[in-house]
Amino acid sequence: MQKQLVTLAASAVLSLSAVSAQAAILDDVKAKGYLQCGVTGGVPGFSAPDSNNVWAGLEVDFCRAMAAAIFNDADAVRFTSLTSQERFTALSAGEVDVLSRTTTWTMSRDTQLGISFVGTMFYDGQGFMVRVEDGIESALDLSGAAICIESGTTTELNAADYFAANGMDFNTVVFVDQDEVVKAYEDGRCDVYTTDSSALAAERSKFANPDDHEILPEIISKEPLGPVVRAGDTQWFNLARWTYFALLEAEELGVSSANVDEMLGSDNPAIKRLLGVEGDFGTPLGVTKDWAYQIVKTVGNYAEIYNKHVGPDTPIGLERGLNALWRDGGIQYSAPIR
Ligand SMILES: N[C@@H](CCC(=O)N[C@@H](CS)C(=O)NCC(=O)O)C(=O)O
Repeated sequence: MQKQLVTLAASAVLSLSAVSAQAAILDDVKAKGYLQCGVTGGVPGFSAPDSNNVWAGLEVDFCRAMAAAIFNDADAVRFTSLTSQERFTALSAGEVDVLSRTTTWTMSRDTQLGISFVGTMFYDGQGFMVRVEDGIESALDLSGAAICIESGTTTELNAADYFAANGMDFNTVVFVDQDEVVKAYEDGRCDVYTTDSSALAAERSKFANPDDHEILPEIISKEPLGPVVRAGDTQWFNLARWTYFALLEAEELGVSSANVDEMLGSDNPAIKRLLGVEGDFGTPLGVTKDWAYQIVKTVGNYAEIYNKHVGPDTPIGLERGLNALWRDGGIQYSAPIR
């Protein structure tokens, strides 16, 4: 009996220390002085080095927003470029603190890999790109066509489902690296390039003659793309999730990087709570009460980030669509800050 109790006590201590070891990501990040953020090898508008070789994009700005919340400094981020296949092991192994990389939230990833999806920064869907000269009008005309695909993605699985469901011959050319996929398509080794439709628009904007390529009308899947953290550290998960919500809430309340200082004097209780003028919603996250002020001041609200990187006035040219706020006909929606 006594022996059993000792064993029980020992295992309780072990599991407690496992919990506290897991629950330390924010402390580790604060101690090292920067956030390590996993991104793509380069998808314009999402995460790609800009003309000054500085990482930029919607997913990059999510990491910058977290850094603003933690350090009052959106530049306290280092980026690790990861292929689709590498990304989850890099996150699990602690090589990155957060993964913000065109990653689709699926059930098996969320429940079987020891990782947790934070939310959906960008609602996307899978599409197909073809050469205009080939005269293809529908994805249903693609039976037997050579299709370029990146491995380790939902892209592979969705395309297999779609071809099987429509009784079409499935003929893929698979690569680990996105640059190889795009090159193979450009060199004519494939007739079709398939991936998330936002990335198709991004890649097309880089081609010498974008008008020689068209994106077919069919969207064959749901691709909710969002940030991911290691499972088991609630504080870190909450910080990531509420960083995402703060971006949305700021847009909804009309608080932007341009007017955030003026908004500190607002009478609206929701704005007061968001900006830390009333109440303290930062301390429970492990940061200061002006955490969301810091995010909006230095990175902007969701609309600012969207429009800067992927919106209608960028070469990528994506309308808000599903990514509009709920009150504007989209499905982006923050839980209330209160
Ligand atoms: N969203 C899909 C596809 C992700 C993916 O790898 N997409 C490509 C195109 S958007 C990409 O990010 N490539 C960049 C790279 O490999 O560096 C998934 O989560 O599996």
